[in-house]
Amino acid sequence: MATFWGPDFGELERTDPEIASVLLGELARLRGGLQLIASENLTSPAVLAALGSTLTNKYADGYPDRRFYPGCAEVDRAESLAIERAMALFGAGHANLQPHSGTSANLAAYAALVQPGDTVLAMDLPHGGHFTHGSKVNFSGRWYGTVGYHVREDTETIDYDEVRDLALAHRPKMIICGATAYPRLIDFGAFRDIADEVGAYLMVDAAHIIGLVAGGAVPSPVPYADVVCATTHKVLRGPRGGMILCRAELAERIDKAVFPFTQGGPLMHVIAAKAVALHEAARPEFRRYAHQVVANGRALAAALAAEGMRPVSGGTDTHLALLDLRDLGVTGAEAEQRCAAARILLNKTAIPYDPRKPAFASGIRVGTPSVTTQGMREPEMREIAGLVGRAVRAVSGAPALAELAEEIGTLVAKFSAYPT
Ligand code: DSN
Repeated sequence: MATFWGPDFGELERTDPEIASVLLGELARLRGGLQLIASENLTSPAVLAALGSTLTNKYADGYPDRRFYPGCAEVDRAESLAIERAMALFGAGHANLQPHSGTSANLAAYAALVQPGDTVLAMDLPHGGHFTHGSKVNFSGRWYGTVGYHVREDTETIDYDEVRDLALAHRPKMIICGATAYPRLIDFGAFRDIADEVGAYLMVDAAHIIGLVAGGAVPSPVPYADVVCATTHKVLRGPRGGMILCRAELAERIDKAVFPFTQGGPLMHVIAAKAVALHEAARPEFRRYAHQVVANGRALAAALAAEGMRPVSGGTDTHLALLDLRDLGVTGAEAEQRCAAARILLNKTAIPYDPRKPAFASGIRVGTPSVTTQGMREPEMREIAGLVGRAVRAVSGAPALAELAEEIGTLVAKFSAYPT
């Protein structure tokens, strides 16, 4: 093995036992529970090695071969590989791997494509959108004139007629599609047609689905969008961070919008880890993984339906499902709390046209990226649905939930996250 000055846990335990105990506690938490938060995953040891490397030391403002600091030859190689791998994997004309997060990527896309005050049409937050899609508490709603579109009340799927009507009425400069809580495929071609009809840019926020796109498990937005923003840490299973893909003609505008407009020095250790994840995502095993994530998503949604939780829109085509708990008389907040006490991590979510305030919400969101990484398949999804059902209904509280936590410990022991 090559000499690598990498993570030395013994050194951390000696110098900072408090933080060392946090790392051990978090590992135990990951190993001991069911991670059903749809936006989380379990990175590979190779990704973690790149993250815990000396590349964190380097200032490298700029881009490969165009830096504001000397000594960047090695980090240039990392970033060039990341760019090349992203372009090849997604068939994109250009890629920028510097955004620190999905929000940073979206901020740069706004900066590249529209001016403050311009109108942007995006999915309303309570219907599955994201804060950066026009929420008044976010830069997007403060600086841009955002208009929200919705899902239909009967089908709970995007109302493309409404999207077109709003586009014709408001003539947005940019249309955003993509969501954080929408279980169905999005018709990117329909959005492209609407954008073309009103002369708008089309930005796809593919943060949730980009890993499924990489694995060929859902259609790619790249051929349709001017700009695709994404995160690298969800189904894609890379380090926490952002990424932008775009048409070649927009490369310079996107790069300038990331640095120097919205960010300073890039996180070179994270970019190297993104390159590792993209390399992993190009392998046949990752294709199998992505397809299993969707198969597990479908199996989990169907089994939760049998537990009395209504899947919003009737099911899922992706890694996530939204469940309406109103028939059980339980709020999303109560379900989240009870499940967490049983070591099942999922999050409350507003369902479309939710009568409850977001702090309580009527639904939960579940996702299969982590449990699929652990090797679980459809039979385990059915078992998990039974456990979630019991946790959600556990009005009696602590004793029942403690018993469930034991059972969950037994299940996850067979599919350990980070096995020793
Ligand atoms: N926080 C992410 C999620 O949970 O979907 C989106 O930003």
